Amino acid sequence: MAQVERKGAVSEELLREFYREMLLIRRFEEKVEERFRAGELPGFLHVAIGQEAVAVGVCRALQDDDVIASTHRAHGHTLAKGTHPNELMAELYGKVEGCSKGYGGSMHLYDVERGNLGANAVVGGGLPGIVGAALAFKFRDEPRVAVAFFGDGATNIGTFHEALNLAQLWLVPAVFVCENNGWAESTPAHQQLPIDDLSKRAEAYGMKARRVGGQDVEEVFAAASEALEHARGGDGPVLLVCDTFRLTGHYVGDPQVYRPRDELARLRETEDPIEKLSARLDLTDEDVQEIEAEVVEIVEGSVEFAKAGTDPQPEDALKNVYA
Ligand SMILES: Cc1ncc(C[n+]2csc(CCOP(=O)(O)OP(=O)(O)O)c2C)c(N)n1
Ligand SMILES: [Mg+2]
Repeated sequence: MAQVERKGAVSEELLREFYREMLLIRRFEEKVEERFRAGELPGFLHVAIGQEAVAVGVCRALQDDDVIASTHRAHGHTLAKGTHPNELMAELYGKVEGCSKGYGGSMHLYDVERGNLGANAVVGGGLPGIVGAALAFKFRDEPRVAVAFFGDGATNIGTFHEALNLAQLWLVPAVFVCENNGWAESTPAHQQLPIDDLSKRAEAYGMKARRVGGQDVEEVFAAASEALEHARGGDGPVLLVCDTFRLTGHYVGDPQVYRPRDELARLRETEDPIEKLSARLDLTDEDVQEIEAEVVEIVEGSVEFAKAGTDPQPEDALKNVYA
């Protein structure tokens, strides 16, 4: 395939891979939503439909031994960091074959082997651990970077400020990725954030910051690559604010009475990162159908895998308890 060079070093071939991965995350989350509504999945569920370009743009810029910590909206990050859809789906079904051995569910997805230090139900919970991981990389002189994902609402939490403060003081190789979707549950940005430009949060700590359009995977990838290079090179941490859209409710089943009725439909028309990438790539109908069929097969396969999985037994309850 001819490689058309676009902005920066992102080839058309790589962009197609991004497209496939974003579509896989979308179809996976749609399926999860469907199975949850059918009563098959235990627990509570947040999907990140609309935010796929941030997960893929950042995770594709990582090296294999870099690590991440995620949030309550973690499926996309987990898939993009390399967890197999089967293992993720099995986890959501509470099966032993799941990435957290069925103990965690949607908000506690771990895959340490693949550098995923875990999702966090506690808003802002991932950031301190990421500073610790980055400090370890620095002490061991390893060229690795630790990356925390978190939302705009999390920038109001104490751990965000403690983490940025120490990370900059110790000049650790960390990148803080804010998924700025303008909501914290049902509270809009103007009611929960004292400033418009969240990248300015970094100024208080003397930290480098960038703000990018989070619906453009190429832009996210370029900015993340630069931030990772900065951190890996020993120049200290970076705050990367990605402006994005939650094209869904806060949780599955959220009636969204706090949102203007036509807003979602309008945003889905104008702000879908997958549609934007599809338009840029000039994909033919055939291309789209082929990729679609491929990802749907993977997603359907993951449901079959999960349903055939093993239920944990009561005597397993205290296994894997470390403290
Ligand atoms: C410490 C803490 N406070 C409150 C909550 C309840 N809560 C869950 S998600 C959420 C909103 C978080 O907003 P944001 O960080 O912007 O993430 P988003 O849901 O938009 O992805 C809140 C307040 C929590 N889980 N943890
Ligand atoms: Mg938010």
